[in-house]
Amino acid sequence: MSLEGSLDEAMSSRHKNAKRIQGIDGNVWVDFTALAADPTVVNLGQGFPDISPPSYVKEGLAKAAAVDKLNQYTRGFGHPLLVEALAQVYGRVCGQKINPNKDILVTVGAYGSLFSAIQGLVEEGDEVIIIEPFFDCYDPMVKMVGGTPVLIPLRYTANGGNTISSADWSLDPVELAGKFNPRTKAIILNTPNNPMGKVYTKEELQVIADLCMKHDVLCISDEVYEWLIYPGNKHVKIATLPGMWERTITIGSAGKTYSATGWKLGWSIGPAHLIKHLQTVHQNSIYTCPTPLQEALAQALFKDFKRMDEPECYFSSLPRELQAKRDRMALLLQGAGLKPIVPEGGYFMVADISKLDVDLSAMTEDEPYDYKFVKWMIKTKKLAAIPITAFCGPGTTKQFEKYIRFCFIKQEGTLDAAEVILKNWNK
Ligand code: IK2
Repeated sequence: MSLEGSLDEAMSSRHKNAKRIQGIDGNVWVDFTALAADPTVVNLGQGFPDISPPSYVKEGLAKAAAVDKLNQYTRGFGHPLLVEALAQVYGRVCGQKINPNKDILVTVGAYGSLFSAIQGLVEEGDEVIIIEPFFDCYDPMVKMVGGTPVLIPLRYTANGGNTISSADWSLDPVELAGKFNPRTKAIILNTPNNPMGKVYTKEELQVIADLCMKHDVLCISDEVYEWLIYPGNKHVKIATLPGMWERTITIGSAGKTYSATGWKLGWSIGPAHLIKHLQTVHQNSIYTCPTPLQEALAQALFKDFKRMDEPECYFSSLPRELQAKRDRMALLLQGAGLKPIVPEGGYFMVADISKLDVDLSAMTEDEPYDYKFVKWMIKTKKLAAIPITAFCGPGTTKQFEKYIRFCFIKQEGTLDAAEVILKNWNK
């Protein structure tokens, strides 16, 4: 081999990816955000609102940015005013004292909290139980630390009917118990769930909690949609069940709380002995989050904390506003022959597309049916959604590939445009 040839070979091995990111290069948001970027497409895909965040939230940011000091670095684990506000809100919600400096970490979105928790707590060779369908990053984050995701699907437990609720999907307690073993380090829970909209009942959470305590397993509880609960349902924090505070990291998101996903601020709350490991990851990767955003978020949280029992509080006014959009979305989908799963919480609606019988034989890519269907829908109907198998492992593709997810936290004008498409679906 020539000198140049051997140099090329040496270079290419140097330029190869690290093993820890092998096989996780695909990403549903990267792919489908690009497809939905065409301005003629009505985008009910990725989960971001096109309604305005509350005006006091936006004004708070402008005010914060006008103060010189607030344009500089702040405390690494969370701006002092923000951790104080979070301690007050969650102290009340959890019914216990929360130490703002030791029990809280402020991160870049809920993503940052998930990353810090998994990096800080999961060891190579550990197993982590993940409930399908799951927010897509759980699986690659576990793989990146050398852990093994152990997947268990929600199962449909009711029999047909025209309106299906997310409550009709649940875990089989015996199947769940079978996933726990001495290698199990943690379970990742997501309530209200993205994409199904399931809000776990206290009884369902107790089954998970009992198994965590029996097997000494941690719980990473992703609760970014915690305030978005529809009538008849109640959000219960698993950390509030007896014996669970000590072993639970609860994750929240400013983007989801205040309809401002671009703010990318999140938080982890839990006992100091666990949070300190997340803080270690954070201080050596991100170090600190943007100060003006944290200041503005703190001011907004204080405002809503003071009026938590009043209907004007954004934590309860937003789900009221969304309930009408949810019900409208369900009727629209039903009218076009899709079968909606009405969510108990969150701002997504999953729909069964099996009855539509769309001929996708021209789409020759080796992809699950839902991927092909959504690509076809974006191209021919100009309507974007997200395929559900993006939230599943390969073992459950067949169970979930006839479902797609719509996001309904949209202005009436956007929903009107979706209505026109859905009403003309069969023309
Ligand atoms: N956890 C869950 C369950 C989420 O849904 C999200 C945000 N998802 O939004 C994209 C989509 O599903 O369309 C996150 C965590 C991340 O939240 P953040 O934006 O605060 O990092």
